[in-house]
Amino acid sequence: EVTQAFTHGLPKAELHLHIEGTLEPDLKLKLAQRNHVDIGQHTIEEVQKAYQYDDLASFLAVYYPAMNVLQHEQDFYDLAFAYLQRAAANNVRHVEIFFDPQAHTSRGIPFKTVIDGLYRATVDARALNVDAQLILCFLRDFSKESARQTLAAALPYKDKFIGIGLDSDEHNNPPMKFARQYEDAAAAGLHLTAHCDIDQKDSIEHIRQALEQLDVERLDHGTNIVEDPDLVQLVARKGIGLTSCPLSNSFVSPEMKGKEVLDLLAQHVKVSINSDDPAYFGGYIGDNYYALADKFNLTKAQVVQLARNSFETSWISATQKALYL
Ligand code: ES4
Ligand code: ZN
Repeated sequence: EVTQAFTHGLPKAELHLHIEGTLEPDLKLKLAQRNHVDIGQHTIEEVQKAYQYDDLASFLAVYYPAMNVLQHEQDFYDLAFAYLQRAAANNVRHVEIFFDPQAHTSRGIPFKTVIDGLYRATVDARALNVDAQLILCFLRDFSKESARQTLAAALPYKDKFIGIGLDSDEHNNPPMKFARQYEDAAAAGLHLTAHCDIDQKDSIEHIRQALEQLDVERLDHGTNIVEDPDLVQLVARKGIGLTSCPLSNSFVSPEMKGKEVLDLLAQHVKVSINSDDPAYFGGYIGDNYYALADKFNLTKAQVVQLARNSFETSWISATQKALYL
């Protein structure tokens, strides 16, 4: 009885969305042409044929090179505004958007170009009735020194983003590697989250580090926590949000972590549903809610609770939150 119309129409917050992962094949081709960047593909079909991955490494190998088409402030604006229109169509009222500055500064694009374009799109999104904020993610497979330089370049713009996160290849890149940056970001008044991807080799240890050493307010994915009842109790008690992404998970785990999400819901953990990299994983946020609801026969009440959790664990003010809950 949970329909697509219901999952798409439900007011929701999106808390786990990589803006670079919203680059659709048509915009990718348009920007390649506009900026004279050869991506080796010339039709939407050719671009889609290159989308072959079955693990994180093979995905990231398709994902990062494609970003070459993003060169100018207007390109970052166009990318973000196209996503925000999709978000509005999915009745996303509030979104906290990840961006990866090092994926751009490492190829010579100034930090300012990236954040100015993205930020301008978030301002224009107010006309779509979408409240949009930015979260700076460090690439965890880059050095600590690179993270330090990135935060230093970003702090002069700290009125344009609300928090920091950690993404890219988790293997051998534990949260602790970035303890100093998290401490400095917290001191600057920024919110804190970090990816703890599903089924990583050191999953529980990474979750423990993120919670106890980095003092994060959310865990991105993080659903492996069900293996450790003490940690589940801790996140339930502290109201830590877990941002699950069913369609993204489906590439590496056919059950999309649905059992874990239901288990966490039953234990009153504030788990939410999100789209991660929707242009690459087959759907925007309404599709992610629907995929999970359909496969695991969720009730409307469970779907509504997931949407409530998204607002509750968002980084909007208490007064603004009260309007949604
Ligand atoms: C990502 Cl699926 C995934 N995992 C880690 N880092 C990422 N950045 C964008 N998508
Ligand atoms: Zn992610």
